[in-house]
Amino acid sequence: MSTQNESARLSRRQLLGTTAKAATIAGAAGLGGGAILTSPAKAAAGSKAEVLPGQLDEYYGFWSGGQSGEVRVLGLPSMRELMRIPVFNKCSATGWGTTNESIKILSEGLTPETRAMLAKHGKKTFDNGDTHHPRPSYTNGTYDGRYLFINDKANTRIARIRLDVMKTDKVIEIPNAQAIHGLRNQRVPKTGYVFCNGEMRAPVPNDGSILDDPTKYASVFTAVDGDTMKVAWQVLVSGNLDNNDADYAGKYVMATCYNAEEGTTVDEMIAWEKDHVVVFDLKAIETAVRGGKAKTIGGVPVLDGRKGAASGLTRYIPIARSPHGCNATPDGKYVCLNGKLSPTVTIIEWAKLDDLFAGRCKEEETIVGNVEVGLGPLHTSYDNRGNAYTSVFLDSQIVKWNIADAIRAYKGEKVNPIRQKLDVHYQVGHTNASMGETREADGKWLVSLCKFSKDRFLNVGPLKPENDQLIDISGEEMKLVHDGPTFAEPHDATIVHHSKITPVDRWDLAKDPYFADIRAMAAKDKIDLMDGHHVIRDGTKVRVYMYSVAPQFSLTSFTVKQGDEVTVIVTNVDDVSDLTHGFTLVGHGVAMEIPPGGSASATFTADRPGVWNYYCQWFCHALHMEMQGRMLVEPA
Ligand code: CUK
Ligand code: CUA
Repeated sequence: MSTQNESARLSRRQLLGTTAKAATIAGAAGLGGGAILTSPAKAAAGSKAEVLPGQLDEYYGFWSGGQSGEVRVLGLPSMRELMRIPVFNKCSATGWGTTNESIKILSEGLTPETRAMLAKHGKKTFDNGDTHHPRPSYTNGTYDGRYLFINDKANTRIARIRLDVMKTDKVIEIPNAQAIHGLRNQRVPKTGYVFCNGEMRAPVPNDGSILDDPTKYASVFTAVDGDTMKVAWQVLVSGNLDNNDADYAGKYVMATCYNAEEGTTVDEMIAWEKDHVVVFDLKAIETAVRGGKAKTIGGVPVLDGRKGAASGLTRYIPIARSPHGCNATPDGKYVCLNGKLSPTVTIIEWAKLDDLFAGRCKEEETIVGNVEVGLGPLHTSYDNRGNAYTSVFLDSQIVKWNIADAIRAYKGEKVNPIRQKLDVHYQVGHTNASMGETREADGKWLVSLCKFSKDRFLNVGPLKPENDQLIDISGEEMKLVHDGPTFAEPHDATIVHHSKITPVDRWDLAKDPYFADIRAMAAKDKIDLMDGHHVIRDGTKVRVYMYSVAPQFSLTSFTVKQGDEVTVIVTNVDDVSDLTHGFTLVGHGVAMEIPPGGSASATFTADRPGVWNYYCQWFCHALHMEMQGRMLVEPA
């Protein structure tokens, strides 16, 4: 417990050392700064957050799983975990990363260079990922229930999850960039583009011809077409791209950048008082790409939007050093930049960017507010009543403030925009309000994703859970109503009203693109996937088809030769919702989910002579234990 206090204090001291202004604010914050400080309210019995057994939640919460590489689905307000969606990780339950279908999704979007490197080590994809920003697709400024996109900072990928089946259907590696961090979607007219911030700087192209010369590095901003999952274009940027957001007009995207100094050590990165946000003009970029102004690097069109390039594609607006979160307001008018090392949130008006690009105003004149919230502001979310909620890391608080008042105060009026400061536990990263990233922000719930839980839960050893807290924001005063321990590390969450998403109960094997390869294989082998069982030999390749119906596999034994490459295809013909089977082959690292109405396949080498049992690992029937069979491997 003391360790985190120490680290918070240390960072605070470091901050105090950096600017005199921060010191003043720190003093004010320590004394309450004249703001209303409230202690966390206890959830009253029968509170709105209570969802009784058998009752359904009102919202889906899409949680990133951080360095677990996955996405989690929670119900809100209960905060019950409903599902985990494997994305960049390997999943022992569903066979994600083991089945042929998932391996294809995980490998086909990698660059040829990455595929070649992995192949040398007998691998088809990476096993790890680092997810931060789960973002649903939009139509006309609100969620349309089609997709959820998520970044992988660890291996520079993004993935798309289909919300009808809640499974990943595309993964691509972004060429030229390194470490995709900020990710947000085009809101208008639709998604459209998925905007991906390549955070870390490196040479472009990164072929070894430039090494220890950081002045020649760039960070790379990428627009991916969310429908085709192909890179539409890239823009080289000065500084390190952090977070981003799109406007509600389809014209601009903005990204926070740290390290305007373009150094490589912490000291070098925070040497200057100011960093910048970079604004991308979508029309200008599209025109430049169409006009052949882009260079093809790594197979995609790349434009130079760095400071010195005077490209007309980007503009750099100086703001206090190391800004972090970038959050557009749901009324479509403003975007808030969260200071991190500065105790302030800066407000920029989207409409002023027209003037900026037309040369009618200076960079600084696009700023319409700068509100002091406390030490370490990271992210801001919104209700539908003109209020903003900023997570403040070092002070461990959610700070509610009024946007209109903040703009008035910036003009010199004597108003205090701060409405309330609520303690959270502890060191909050992202905060997110229900529907707060859409035109339909509803101001009901807010989550506070705390990086530390310290003393809030039973001790589970040196690695503690994080603490995702739920806050009722429907009234005048914020009320903390729930503590939710979570595993590494939900950076961010998006809260979507359940009416926006309509998942199906079973797959459509005959039509779903997810099974295209299985259908093609069966067609070639003249097999009806729904019927019978077949062992097809093709040289040393053997394809074993069977179906599952509780409590049995249609094939209870099959024989292969040692050294055969065996593909097992299992189809679930149980036409019952919630009746999932599985196929696990003992001693071969093969396990897969066989979903209702669907099929799955896995390929392995039968290298061990003898009897190898397989079984259904999903409890499906009173005779589930008996749902098994044998693979007989004849010695070579
Ligand atoms: S970042 Cu983690 S707390 Cu990756 Cu969205 Cu701010
Ligand atoms: Cu089928 Cu258990």
